[in-house]
Amino acid sequence: MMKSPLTPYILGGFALILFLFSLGVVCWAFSADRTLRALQREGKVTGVAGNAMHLTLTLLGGSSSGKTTLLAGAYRQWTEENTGQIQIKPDPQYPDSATLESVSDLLYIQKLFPPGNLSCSTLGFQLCLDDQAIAHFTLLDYPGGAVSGNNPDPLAEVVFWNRVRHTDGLLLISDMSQIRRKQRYMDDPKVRRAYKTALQTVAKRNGANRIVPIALVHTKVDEYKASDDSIRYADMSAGLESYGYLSLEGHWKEHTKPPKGPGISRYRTFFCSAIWYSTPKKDSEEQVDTLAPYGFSDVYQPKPEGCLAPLLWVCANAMRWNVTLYDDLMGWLWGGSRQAKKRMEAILEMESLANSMETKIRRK
Ligand SMILES: Nc1nc2c(ncn2[C@@H]2O[C@H](COP(=O)(O)OP(=O)(O)O)[C@@H](O)[C@H]2O)c(=O)[nH]1
Ligand SMILES: [Mg+2]
Repeated sequence: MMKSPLTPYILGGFALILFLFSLGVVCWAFSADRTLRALQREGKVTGVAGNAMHLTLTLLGGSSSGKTTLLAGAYRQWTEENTGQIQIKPDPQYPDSATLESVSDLLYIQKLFPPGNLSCSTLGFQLCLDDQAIAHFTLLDYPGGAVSGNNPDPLAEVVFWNRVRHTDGLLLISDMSQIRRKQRYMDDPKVRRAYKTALQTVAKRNGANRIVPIALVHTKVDEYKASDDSIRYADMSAGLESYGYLSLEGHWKEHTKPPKGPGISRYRTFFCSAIWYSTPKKDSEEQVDTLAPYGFSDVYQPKPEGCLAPLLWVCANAMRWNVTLYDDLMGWLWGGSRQAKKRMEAILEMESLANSMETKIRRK
């Protein structure tokens, strides 16, 4: 067969085009996640190739919505229940974390609710898979007034909103006891507005490439328990609608739409209770007082149900989506690092734990 003298040039040309194309893909991936890269430079998240990630998680809830008890319930679950290969340990860098153990003992041993928070405290934990630290996360416990601008300590408000700007995952609390009792508090409209402002702030900061998971957590669902221990979901929806919680998902989807947002939104609803075995209060004539919040049962020990699930889900998703395209591409080309594989294992384990906890409470 006659060989054309042009063949080496044609093949060389193809090879050059392929090389330039591959180089283009790598450069594109490197620059595509600009927001995430900027955050990584600030030491906020570290992507797949780095060390354990540092996640800033934010709870959003008004005064007495159940923030502290939700955290104590989660703490009780990760210390007392089987969480498989996942362990959560207090981070010694944050001495305030130890207060969660005292609140948990207060709730589950002494059957007492925690006192209100007067100031902000940052709680930090290590997330481990088989005792190896995979990530660190911090949470802020704060006086609810910081959200609605109704706080005697103005610093709490500054600390809170500064945190929202840096958040990697949001947990929005909806207080099902307030909804059941049809209570309207003075600062309700401000709290509701704060939820929307927080979503807007997070979206603005993230740009089109970063994905921040949002969990809507319906707390105190024990107050919607039927006599057969199931949850009366149907009775919740009208209240959730009228208190404005059901519109939050649509609101978030609007913010994540391209071109301003990434076009992917991670938003999920959870149900939980820090005191699953609670009882309605009775008035002096032994009639159930429907306007009063539920209290501890005289018969059963208090037990948390579903409190850890939203935290695990938010951590897993924040870790899953804080990997840049560049890191992904390099992992695909050279094979993931040992650290990256461990992280993926932890993400899958956390998602599966969150799902099984969530299925358990939804089946009730
Ligand atoms: N029925 C019920 N009530 C709860 C639960 N968690 C909290 N509460 C009630 O809500 C009040 C405020 O809870 P707390 O966690 O201090 O709210 P925070 O101000 O948002 O931190 C408590 O004193 C309890 O009366 C729960 O899981 N079930
Ligand atoms: Mg509190």
